[in-house]
Amino acid sequence: MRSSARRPACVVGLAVIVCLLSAAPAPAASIKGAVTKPVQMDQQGCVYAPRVVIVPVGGTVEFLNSDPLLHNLHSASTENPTFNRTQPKGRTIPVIFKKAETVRVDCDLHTWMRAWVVATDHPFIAVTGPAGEFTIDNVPPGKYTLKIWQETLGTVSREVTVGDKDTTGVTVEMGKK
Ligand SMILES: [Cu+2]
Repeated sequence: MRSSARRPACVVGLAVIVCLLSAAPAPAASIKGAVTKPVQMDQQGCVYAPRVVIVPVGGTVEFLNSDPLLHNLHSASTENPTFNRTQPKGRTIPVIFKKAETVRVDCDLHTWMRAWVVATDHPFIAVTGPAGEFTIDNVPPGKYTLKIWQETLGTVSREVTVGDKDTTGVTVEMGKK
């Protein structure tokens, strides 16, 4: 077996959690025009890196393949067109996401390979860092619902009131159902 085809020991980490504030009130900051450069998702050692990316609606995800072997990109989408593309080594495949949706992407050749593209129509969203931390900037004062999603733990919600100064802190624990 090629070393690059070995099943990774850990495919789920803290860093795959996505947090977002639902739009109530409607976001003051539009993300239109915010699309500047493509978001990149690589395939390294038969793992998507990173496992979760956020892309503004209308933006492009460039799927890279740094592995010395063949992968394929197979999406499970409903709002956006489904894609199923063979990807030889070294080839970059750009995909535009025009609708807000969380899209699962699998490689049919390596069944453990899974990634998520979160296409968003508002800017109040983040992927947590290695310690589970996140920051969402420039949120107008108001009451919001904070949604935290993780692919195996599901979604939990918290009501959050954001003041007009300083940082509003919130700590959320997720456990197995
Ligand atoms: Cu693959």
